[in-house]
Amino acid sequence: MNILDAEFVKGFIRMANDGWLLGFHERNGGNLTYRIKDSEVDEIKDNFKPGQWQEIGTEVKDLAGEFFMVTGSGRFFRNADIRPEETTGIIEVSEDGTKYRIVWGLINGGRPTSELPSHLMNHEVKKKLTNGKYRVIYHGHPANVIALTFVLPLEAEVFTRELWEMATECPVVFPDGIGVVPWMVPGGREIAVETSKLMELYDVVIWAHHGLFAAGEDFDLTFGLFHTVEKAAEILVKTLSMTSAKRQTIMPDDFRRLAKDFNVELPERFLYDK
Ligand code: 2HA
Ligand code: ZN
Repeated sequence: MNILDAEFVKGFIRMANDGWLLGFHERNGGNLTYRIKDSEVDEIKDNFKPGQWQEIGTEVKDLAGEFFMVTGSGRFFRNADIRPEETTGIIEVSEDGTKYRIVWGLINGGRPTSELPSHLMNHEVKKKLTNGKYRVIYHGHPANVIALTFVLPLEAEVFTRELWEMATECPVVFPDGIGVVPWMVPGGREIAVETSKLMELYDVVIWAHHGLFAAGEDFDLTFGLFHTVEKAAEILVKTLSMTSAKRQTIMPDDFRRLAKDFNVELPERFLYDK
């Protein structure tokens, strides 16, 4: 099968384009990776042309031999749709989990996303915790989430509670809450370690003054999660722009009732008295 005809490739490119259209990817901002199913690899592997093994910059033993579709370092999401072979690619992880090689795409001297260590370490955590169900890791630069990192304390409890209050669906969409990584230099192993630690607890992690990471089962759920968080952040920014004191809001006991009806568990640490 032609790689561009594979359903997962179409889904990947559609998600990249949707993110561009919603303003999450100025210039080369953001990155997306997908852990490809064995059956999907089988359908397209005749087209693979493996390049040289390269260092990942961290170790991901539990991803040995896996294939990932990735966006390219320095490449622009707005081109994913029109130049997919240049903007995206497929990589294979080596048997010792320390190297990768490009097997398709990223033409004209491309490399995988600069955030490859964070993406792969997050994939490793989620693969283990979900018995392989989670396959997507997504990073972008949503303006309202980033704006809030300049005014709210950089604590999971505060970000989770404040965003939950902004839309009734929020606690149902991210019942485990949101993690927060303080400002760090992006692109390396250190920020990857901190992010992947938080991915053991959360599906969404904020990078202060930088952006947002989301993890999920498929493109719809991961994009939907990212979009829901940014929408809640937008409502909070609008609210805070009008007043610092809400006249009314969703209260802790309201969340407890919601949890019962919607069959979700909401940790009490987010339902503190203010
Ligand atoms: O430029 O978003 O974090 C890609 C990024 C780096
Ligand atoms: Zn970024």
